[in-house]
Amino acid sequence: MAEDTAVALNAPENAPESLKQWVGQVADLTQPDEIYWVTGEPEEKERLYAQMVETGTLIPLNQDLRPGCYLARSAPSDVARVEARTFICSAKEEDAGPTNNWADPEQMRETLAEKFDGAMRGRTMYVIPFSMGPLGGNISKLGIEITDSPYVVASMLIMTRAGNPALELIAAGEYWVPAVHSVGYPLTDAEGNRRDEIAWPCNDEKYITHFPESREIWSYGSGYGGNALLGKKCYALRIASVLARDEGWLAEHMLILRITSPEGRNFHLTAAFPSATGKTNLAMLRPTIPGWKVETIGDDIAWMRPGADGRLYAINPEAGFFGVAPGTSEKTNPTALHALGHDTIFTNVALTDDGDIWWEGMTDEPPAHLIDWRGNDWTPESETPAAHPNSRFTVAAGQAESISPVWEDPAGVPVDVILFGGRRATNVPLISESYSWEHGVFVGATVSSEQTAAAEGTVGELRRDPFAMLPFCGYNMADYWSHWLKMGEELGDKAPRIFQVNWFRKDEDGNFLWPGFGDNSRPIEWALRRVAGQVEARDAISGRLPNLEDLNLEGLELGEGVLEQLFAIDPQAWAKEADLTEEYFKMFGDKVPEQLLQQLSEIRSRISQSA
Ligand code: OXD
Ligand code: MN
Repeated sequence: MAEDTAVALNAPENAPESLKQWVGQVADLTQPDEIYWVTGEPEEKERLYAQMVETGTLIPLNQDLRPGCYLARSAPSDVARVEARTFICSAKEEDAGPTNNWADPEQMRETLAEKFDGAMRGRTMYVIPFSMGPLGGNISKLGIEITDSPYVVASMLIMTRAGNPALELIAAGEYWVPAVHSVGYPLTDAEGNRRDEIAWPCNDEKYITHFPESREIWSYGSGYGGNALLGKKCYALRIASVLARDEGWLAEHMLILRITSPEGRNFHLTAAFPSATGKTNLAMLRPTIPGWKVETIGDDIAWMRPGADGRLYAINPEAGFFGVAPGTSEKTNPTALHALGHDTIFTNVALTDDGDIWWEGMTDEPPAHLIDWRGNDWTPESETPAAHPNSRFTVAAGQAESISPVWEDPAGVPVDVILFGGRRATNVPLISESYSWEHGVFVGATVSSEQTAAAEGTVGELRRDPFAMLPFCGYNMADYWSHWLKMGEELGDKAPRIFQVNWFRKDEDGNFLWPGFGDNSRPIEWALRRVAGQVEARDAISGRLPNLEDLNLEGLELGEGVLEQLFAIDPQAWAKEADLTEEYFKMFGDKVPEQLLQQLSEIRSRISQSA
């Protein structure tokens, strides 16, 4: 028989009444066996990990080789963010806009009430108070995630500042966002029949839902990454973008770097890149130009707010990296690899015979034998990859040797440069500077990548990923552009300068023209020298281009004519590009800001002047 006695709340003494009430309501709905409030203390972590080793959720790695490291293997059906099951439940459909899945909030609440009814039976319900950003910082914000997954608790303890100090701020009356998560795999049914725990519980039906008006997150059915660690994409981007619009700041899918010139001047740069464009590598850039130092502040998300001096200040709201493992090697990203030497959770990578980890691209030669991400024997002859292509590492940001001493400054760092990057084989030059903030917003709004065979769609077609926010903007994308334009008006001449970069241009034979990686420091150096007023630029259709002799190419061998090809602008191709942009804007109807249409017409007049 089902028990109808309410479960003990176990709330800490300082938990405010409204929080206790909400936790009680969620417990009444989900009917867990017990409630546990996450403190963030070290012995709690030990207990949680030991319990997950017992259930098979975590496999301890060789503790001599990788102390404090564990491997998790997800269900094969639960390996990535599920964009098709991600919903913005705004009261009006037009407020979600054409790039989001909209769902009627009333109907979604009914569906969720059904799904969450008894969803935590037989399980512990964890209450995780957390801070996005340094505790108590004026750009930071708080949240509470309720979850029935200890893997999520362990991950949130790495990815956010979770536990008692966050609860203390909430107890003191700070604003917080509620987020509820269940894997949707109760261990007891309504009649009280139990089933066994499994290593990766989840549900075939998934709902990742956001209520922008009430600023709530409800996530059901997945235990993986951004579907389940609700501080990341759900809060720090989708809900935070709504808060930012209403409060006059920016919540962006951007990495943050501090770059110091040979003269000792510090610059701060944020950069938006769509997936599969080497964002983590850039976040841990090792410059090939002598004398320049690059430090990491964030690898994925930036929250930016105007400071008292009128400049834009950025913080990394996260405390860890949830990075894609495959392709990470001593050559491509030694900094990331070194960070993973201890206290890391690996998910869906391969296991070596000596209890270490491996993934495609880590070494030139794969080991002769592995256990693959599904737990099966694997040899180099196997036809499937050993690590899942979206396998991940979860590691504290402080473990990266490139981490900046200022990365936890609650005041943030003043942003000098914003970069937008796509993955373009043609047309888009290695670097170009926007003529104005409005032009920069136009560039961010229209950024695109050529479709690869890996994604759905026709190869060669442009996939737009405005501001790299396509799946992460919590409201109408065109309204978001208007918000960016408004921010530019407020920042005036203190606004960061906006540049577009493209590391992926190819020659006619399909070879990349630019070596990328550490050499990306070269065009970035040019951008910083522009900010410092040290170099001139020349006007072109796409924006202002470097005079080629101003690029620092010391120690780099480029083939004959390659530099010219990297900056070649073909007016006819740009005319076609402008037509595609006009088509694309139609999708947003009359919400497209006038200033962006004006930018399109300015591009067209630059095209006709140069034709
Ligand atoms: C991520 C993503 O995982 O952008 O950071 O998908
Ligand atoms: Mn991301």
